[in-house]
Parts: sequence; C-alpha cells; structure tokens
Amino acid sequence: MAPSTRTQASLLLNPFLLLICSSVSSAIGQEARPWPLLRWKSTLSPANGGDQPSSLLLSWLPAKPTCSWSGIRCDATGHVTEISLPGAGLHGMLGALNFAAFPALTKLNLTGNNTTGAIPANVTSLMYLDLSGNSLSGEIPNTLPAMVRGMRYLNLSSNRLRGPMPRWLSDMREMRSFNVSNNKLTGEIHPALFTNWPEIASFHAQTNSLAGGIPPEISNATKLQSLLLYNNRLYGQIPVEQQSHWENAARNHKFD
Ligand SMILES: *[C@@H]1O[C@H](CO)[C@@H](O)[C@H](O)[C@H]1NC(C)=O
Ligand SMILES: *[C@@H]1O[C@H](CO)[C@@H](O)[C@H](O)[C@H]1NC(C)=O
Ligand SMILES: *[C@@H]1O[C@H](CO)[C@@H](O)[C@H](O)[C@H]1NC(C)=O
Ligand SMILES: *[C@@H]1O[C@H](CO)[C@@H](O)[C@H](O)[C@H]1NC(C)=O
Ligand SMILES: *[C@@H]1O[C@H](CO)[C@@H](O)[C@H](O)[C@H]1NC(C)=O
Ligand SMILES: *[C@@H]1O[C@H](CO)[C@@H](O)[C@H](O)[C@H]1NC(C)=O
Ligand SMILES: CC(=O)N[C@H]1CO[C@H](CO)[C@@H](O)[C@@H]1O
Repeated sequence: MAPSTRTQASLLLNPFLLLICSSVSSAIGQEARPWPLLRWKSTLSPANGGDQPSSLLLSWLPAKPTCSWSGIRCDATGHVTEISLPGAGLHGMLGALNFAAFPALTKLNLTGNNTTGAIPANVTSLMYLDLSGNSLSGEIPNTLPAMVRGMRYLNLSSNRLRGPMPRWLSDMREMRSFNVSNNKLTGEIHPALFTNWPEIASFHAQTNSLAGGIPPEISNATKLQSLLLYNNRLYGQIPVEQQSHWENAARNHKFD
C-alpha cells in the first residue's frame, strides 16, 4: 500500500515527469503501429517447413521501425501508405490483417501469393489494390465501394471469386483499370460500370461465367482502350464508332 501511495504522490508532485510521459506517448502515436502487421505475420503459415512465413518478412521485427520493414512504405508523418509483397510466398488468411489499423494505406500489392479467405471490406483509403494470383474466395463484398471511393487500379484476377460483379462497384468513380479475369463470377455486366466510370481505360473480365448482353452504355466509356470479355456467355455488339477509339479492341475482343 505504502509504495503505490508514494508513487502517486511523486507523480502528482512532479509535473516535469508528467510532461515527459505525455510527450513520449504522443511520439508513439505518430509512428506506424507494428502490432497489426506482426499479428498478421504470426497467422501466416511457415514456408517450406521452416519457422518463417517468408524470408521477406525477416525484417518485420518489433525492434526495428515499422517503416523500415521490407514491403512497407510510410508517409512523412510515419503512417503506413503501402504494403507491397508481390510473390513473397505468403500462405494464410488475408482477413487476419486488420486493415482498420491503416487509415492512410493507399496501395496494397499481394499479387502472386497464396492468401485465402474473403476480400476484406474494411480497407478505406486504397487507390491501388492488386490481389491477383492468390486463392481468395467468396464474393466481391458489397460494402467495398462505399469504403474505397478513390480506388483507381483494382486487380482481383486469377482467384476463386464467385457471385456477381456488384453494381455498387460503379461508385468507385475514379476507376481506371479493372481486372477480375479468371475467376468464377456470374450474372450480368451492369450498365453503370460503363456510365459511372468516366476514366475507365482498361476493363478485363474474361474467363468467368458472366452472361447476358453487352450493355449499349459501353459507348459512354469514351476512354476505354482495352476490353477483354472472352470466355464468358455474353452476347451483343460493340458500337463500331467506338471501336475506332480502341487501338486494341478488334484484336482483343472476342466472344465464345
Ligand atoms: C494455396 O493454399 C491452399 C489452401 O491452403 C492449398 O490448397 C493450395 O495447394 C495452395 N496453393 C499453392 C500454389 O501453394
Ligand atoms: C475488418 O474486416 C475483417 C474481415 O474482412 C474482420 O475480421 C475484422 O474484424 C474487421 N476489422 C474491423 C476493425 O472492423
Ligand atoms: C504489383 O507488383 C507486381 C510485381 O512487382 C507488378 O507487376 C504490379 O504492377 C503491381 N501492381 C500494382 C497495382 O502496382
Ligand atoms: C493488376 O492490374 C493493375 C491494374 O488494375 C495493374 O496495374 C497491375 O500491373 C496488374 N497486376 C499484374 C500482376 O498484372
Ligand atoms: C490482369 O491480371 C492478369 C494477371 O492475373 C495480368 O496478366 C493482366 O495483365 C492484367 N491486366 C491488366 C490490365 O493489368
Ligand atoms: C451515354 O451517352 C449518351 C450518348 O452519348 C448520352 O446521351 C447519355 O446521356 C449518356 N448516359 C450516361 C448515363 O452518361
Ligand atoms: C513466390 C511464391 O511462392 N509464389 C506463389 C504465390 O502463390 C501463387 C498462387 O497460390 C503461386 O502460384 C506462386 O508460385
């Protein structure tokens, strides 16, 4: 009892000490937080019977500043802006990474790994999302567009995604390049994907199970340069006047 009373008293009587304490904690608050990444690392399977998920993650140590870890980039204030680990041999659940801990994350690139589970819906500030060539399953979450209105480059190709391309994707008004090729997507292509994406330049949805007609609204996508829709069950025509805008259209565009 006596020691704790004394500690309190000395803290109260020592404003200098209090000042030090508060400045230390605010400095920590500015740095990238390591624990969400370390917690995710601990959920990944070790590679090749070793005890590490990937040699790339050897630098992910609490003793080192998070912003110096491989694959991690930060802004000037120390917030994580990029996680890029293409082909790092990662095996494990993508959802085990708590994206809510990275409000400044603009780029996530995990192409060519073996992450599993569903596409996380709580990624808020992403502009570049490349999850191509993994083993992700489930549907494209309906809540994704509402969370990431600034998305420009979305690559979910070569996974095991099912279900429709939700019309809410069209809420991502900045979209430039959209790639969902080589999944198991079904349903129709909603016209809003052509009318609401004024910047769309590349639209790749080949090798899925999409059905129905090609929406005539495709003529509203005036910046479209590359369109791949083959290996689906789609029918319809691409307006001739628009084909002349697309250098690659005639070569790339074919139907089953
Ligand atoms: C990816 O992980 C899944 C599930 O753990 C496994 O079935 C599959 O064989 C893995 N693929 C590769 C290429 O390692
Ligand atoms: C973020 O989403 C994942 C699943 O996608 C979930 O497991 C996690 O609890 C969510 N985190 C927060 C803070 O909402
Ligand atoms: C992700 O990384 C791969 C390999 O470096 C690269 O080819 C690809 O363009 C990157 N994706 C994005 C969206 O930057
Ligand atoms: C995935 O698509 C984006 C555009 O959406 C592109 O920048 C990136 O290079 C693609 N990644 C791979 C591995 O091809
Ligand atoms: C779409 O993703 C595949 C990889 O799965 C890649 O080969 C292709 O180049 C991508 N398209 C674009 C426009 O990046
Ligand atoms: C699509 O284009 C047509 C003709 O250019 C135009 O009349 C129409 O308003 C456009 N629709 C949308 C939703 O942008
Ligand atoms: C480096 C590495 O292991 N890459 C693998 C990532 O996962 C994909 C698909 O699961 C494999 O094809 C890559 O070889």
